[in-house]
Amino acid sequence: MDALGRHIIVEFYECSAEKINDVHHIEKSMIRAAELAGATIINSTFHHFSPFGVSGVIVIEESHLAIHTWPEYRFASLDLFTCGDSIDPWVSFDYLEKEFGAVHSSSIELQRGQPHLLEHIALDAPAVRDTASTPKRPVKYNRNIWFTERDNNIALSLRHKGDPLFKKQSKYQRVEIIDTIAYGKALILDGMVMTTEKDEFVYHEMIAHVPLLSHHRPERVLIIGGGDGGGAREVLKHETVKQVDLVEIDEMVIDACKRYLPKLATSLSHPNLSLYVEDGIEYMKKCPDNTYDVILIDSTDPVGPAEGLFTSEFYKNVHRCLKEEGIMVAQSESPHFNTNVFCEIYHCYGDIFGYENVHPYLVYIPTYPSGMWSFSLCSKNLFHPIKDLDMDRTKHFASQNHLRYYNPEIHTAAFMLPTFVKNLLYKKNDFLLKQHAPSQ
Ligand code: SPD
Repeated sequence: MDALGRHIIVEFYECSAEKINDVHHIEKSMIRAAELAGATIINSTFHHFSPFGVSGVIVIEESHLAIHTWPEYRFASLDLFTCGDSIDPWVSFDYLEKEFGAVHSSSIELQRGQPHLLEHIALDAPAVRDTASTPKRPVKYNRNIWFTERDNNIALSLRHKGDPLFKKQSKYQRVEIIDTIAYGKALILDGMVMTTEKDEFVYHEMIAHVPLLSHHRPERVLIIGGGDGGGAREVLKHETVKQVDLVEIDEMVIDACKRYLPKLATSLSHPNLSLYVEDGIEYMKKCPDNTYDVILIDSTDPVGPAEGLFTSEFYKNVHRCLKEEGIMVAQSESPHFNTNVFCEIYHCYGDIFGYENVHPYLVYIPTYPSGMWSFSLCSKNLFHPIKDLDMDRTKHFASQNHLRYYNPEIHTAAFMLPTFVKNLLYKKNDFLLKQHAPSQ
């Protein structure tokens, strides 16, 4: 034996960017590479960093295989470290080079623990007292695979079962459904969490019931986005609602949700709902004046296909298409995480609806960055979502429908903004700052 271990340090160049950004493919390949080398796998831990990059390690009884990838450079760097004469790390190297589509590579092999530099001491191995009770090797190694949504400074990670249930690139975005350990199945678009089985009720109850119970008799409702069907499910709980039009740009989102998130998406087949697979911006342009009682903007974040849903041109059309007593609610991002968008969109609403008609409110969603998320309610008339609320109707509705987040108290409380949020919004408008002063 020349050394206790063999350690190959590997650089793979000009890899397939797609393959080395695919946490599932990387984990599978690393597992297979370890098996082919003759290693015994103990554990695997992998993280995908949105939008690019994967880090991971396979712990083997004979040391480890580790990787970090930079898809934006088509580059992956690996450590293949094995101990024992029967394990050959070069077998792993050959296999992984092919699996990641590397065009060329460089590598060096280090001898770890060279015998002439070591002194062997006699250690008593603990006696095996009872062979029958010696734990058996687990049949399946432990997988520890993480999805991470991040920007340059903040990351949110969810552990999941590893194999994506759905993963495809649509014409507009990357559509994924993963099975998370803590929050159930999650819809991920372009690396951002849209909804999860376990906390979706917060978002969907609050986007729907706050405006619908604020309106005295909502009959015709439009939803822009919301292709998962969660918002529509809540809207359809209102007996006064005769017609819901839902406009989703991406058919793949609808199909994936129908298959994997049926508790949300069955609403899309409701007889009172008309589903339009088209661009919400175009839909609003051609929508006649005074059509809807309530319009919900259930968009993704303002990157990619949803960018146009954060413009004043779009909201002018929304305003025009609302009936005289109409109400709009839009998801308006996080005051902590997307502070600029949150502030800018507030002023966009203020210019169109009049500042006195814009009422931001907050909800708490554990799987969204920072956990604090906002909606903005805008009314066409001087209608107030708290002062004009019918508490008895609201209470009755919430209990009859067994709602889990929404109740009359939370309806009111959601509009109470922390001081830092008020300062973000109202500092440019003195009269609003006074009206919403912290002491009042
Ligand atoms: N960062 C998440 C913003 C998601 C807003 N829309 C979610 C769609 C749920 N119906």
